[in-house]
Amino acid sequence: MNVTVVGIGYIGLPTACLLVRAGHDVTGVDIDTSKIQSLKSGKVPFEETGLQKLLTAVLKTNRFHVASKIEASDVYIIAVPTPQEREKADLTFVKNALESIISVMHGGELIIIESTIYPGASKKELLALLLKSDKQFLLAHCPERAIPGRTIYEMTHNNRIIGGLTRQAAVKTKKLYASFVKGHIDITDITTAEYCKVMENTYRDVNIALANEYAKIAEEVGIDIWEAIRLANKHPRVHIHSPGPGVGGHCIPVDPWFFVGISKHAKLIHTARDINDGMPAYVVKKLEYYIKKHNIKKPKVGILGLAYKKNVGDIRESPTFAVIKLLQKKKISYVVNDPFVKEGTFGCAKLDELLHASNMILVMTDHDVYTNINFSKYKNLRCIYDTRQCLRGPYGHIPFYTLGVGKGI
Ligand code: SAJ
Repeated sequence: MNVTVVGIGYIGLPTACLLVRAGHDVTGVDIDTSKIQSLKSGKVPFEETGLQKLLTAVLKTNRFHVASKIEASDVYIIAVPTPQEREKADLTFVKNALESIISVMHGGELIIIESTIYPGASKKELLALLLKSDKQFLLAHCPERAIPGRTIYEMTHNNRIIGGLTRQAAVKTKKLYASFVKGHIDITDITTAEYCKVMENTYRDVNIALANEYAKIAEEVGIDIWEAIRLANKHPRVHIHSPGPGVGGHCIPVDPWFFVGISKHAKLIHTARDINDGMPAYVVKKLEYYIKKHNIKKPKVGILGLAYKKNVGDIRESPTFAVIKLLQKKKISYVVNDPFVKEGTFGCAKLDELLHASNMILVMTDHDVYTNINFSKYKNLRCIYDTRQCLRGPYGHIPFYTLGVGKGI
């Protein structure tokens, strides 16, 4: 089949490559010319495990092309971002992509939306654009389900949900995806598919909020939340998530707002968002408490981790940025490191430099490389605060604290 993927970013590019590998002819379209240039020279413009190798192989087939303009094709997959400012869903990119597709369509083509959209969006907003054109079309939603760092594996092995505006659209989409997806593919209506996607990420956000709340209460009670969660999770029907310094990434802190935006009933969901968004402030408040407790006159916080999660260089919506903003506001100096982020970007320093330059350590991301640091040899360090329970302290006489452990503020 002839497929055009609109938006060749974190989701669009691996999808395009997997389609080529499955034998299709694919064109990747993007408005970002630097991305096009990079791909034309054979380079993946961002970090993703195994993607460079896949792209190199795919380019050799001569069945993958990149372009800045959409041209006629049998199938179109829209994988552009849907920015969300709290309750306000911004479908501008999706709508622009759809309008460009409509302008080159002959009629009867299949359009698949991979981008996350609010439940009801296809019928409420996208359908109107298509109907205005008088052209025949098939419309389906196949929300992506892949995690950065494991995108290729998950895109191949995860189960998928396909929602069709009509059954014909869903069946045709399933046939295309079955050419590279090894997981099970379920078919449903388009709005249910939209609802499922937003529900999945909201489920995670609410559960992380619950874990964060448990952690704060555990500090007041004076126990170790990590030990408590480990034990509670031995119950066959309990799966408590992990507390942390906040929720990052392009999906989990964003998607729950779609529900808040469309319904007054989304109360628990709204509260969960507030709890998770409040974690960076909670972390900074604890830091201030430790500064006072240990009488640190000129605090310099060595922040470990800029990425939003373990062992990846993805910094989108990372809670570390919120912590940095608060430290700046409070005029507390800091230095940051992340082994997965290019040195110098956002002021990222070398790890050794950071360890020598700071007198406090704040662990924001549980990258494996941090777990074995021998902090005891840095005599300048006055305390360590681990928000991920990834360190293996104690470290001699350096006071060592973990989020969710011991006495609260
Ligand atoms: N986090 C916690 N505690 C936990 C789990 C995660 O604090 O117990 C934090 C992480 O540190 C991170 C954030 O939450 O800051 C989100 O990370 P994540 O690994 O849970 O999720 P994402 O955003 O990388 O990917 C999610 C996935 N959704 C689900 O697991 C339901 C993925 O399958 C989706 O495809 C992706 O969102 C997406 O694109 O929608």
